[in-house]
Amino acid sequence: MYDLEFQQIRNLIMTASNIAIISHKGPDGDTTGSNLALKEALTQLNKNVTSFAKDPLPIGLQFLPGADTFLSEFNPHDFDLIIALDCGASYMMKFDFDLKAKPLINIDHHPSNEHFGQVNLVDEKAAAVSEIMYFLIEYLGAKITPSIATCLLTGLYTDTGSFKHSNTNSLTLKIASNLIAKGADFKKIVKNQFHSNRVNQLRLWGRVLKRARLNEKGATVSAVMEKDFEDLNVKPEDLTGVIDYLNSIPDSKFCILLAEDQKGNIKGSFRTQDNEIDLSQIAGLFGGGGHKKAAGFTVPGKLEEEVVWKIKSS
Ligand SMILES: [Mn+2]
Repeated sequence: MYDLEFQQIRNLIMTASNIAIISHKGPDGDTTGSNLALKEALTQLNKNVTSFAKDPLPIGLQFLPGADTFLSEFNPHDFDLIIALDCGASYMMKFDFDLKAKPLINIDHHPSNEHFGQVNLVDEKAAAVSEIMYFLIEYLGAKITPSIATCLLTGLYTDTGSFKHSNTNSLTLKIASNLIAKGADFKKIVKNQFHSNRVNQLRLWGRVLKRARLNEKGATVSAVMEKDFEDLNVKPEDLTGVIDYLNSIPDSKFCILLAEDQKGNIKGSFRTQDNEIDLSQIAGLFGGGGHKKAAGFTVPGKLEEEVVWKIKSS
């Protein structure tokens, strides 16, 4: 598997001493879990490794071993190798630097990946980057410890929507099983993903669900305004998970959740259950990207509610 890329990656890693691993903006379980797992593995190989994420980790990921070691200020000149994980495009790293400054390895599974690295290992069939990472860590000859196993299983678990999404296959479940056998703390992962909601987060979800409409094009649409975040003292990352409910309506072709942020942008997230729809293309129309069944974009602007009045004759 990935023989050529793995060889190139190993060569770059073996000749480097200071290595930076970068997760994407708005970090999720996959970009975070694969980052911390690789960091521990490379530390076993006597490398100096630093994990970077521009944005803070959501509460549900703060239990991960090493979660408190992420740095948010990055200078490429402090390193001789940079590894980007789960970033479909270089802007997803949210660190502005010359991509040619140092050797850059790009490991990802988004079909829209822009191949911005010197070595690009992009496998759109992989359920998560954590799946690729499982094989890479073994290839590098590092040991999958219980903490590495917990990090990788978190990536698999979250990117498959708790093994519910269509990217879940026999390989994914086999790797998950191996990770549990190697000591991954599955109970802790589930507890942190599903039993760590605050009451105001549920109220935010309530607003999203209340505003959901199935439009004439067969899309389920809902929206969140900046004011919602202020009223409830919650953050955009508190929306994580609610979109799965919008995506649960059988007659809906796909769903969209539009959310204003505090910087004057609108973030759109798409999900579908339909095999015929490619959401990465739809998101591409707005300058975004992603997977066939899960994609998103960010555009500057504000949301405006449109009220439609109809005459009902009596
Ligand atoms: Mn991912």
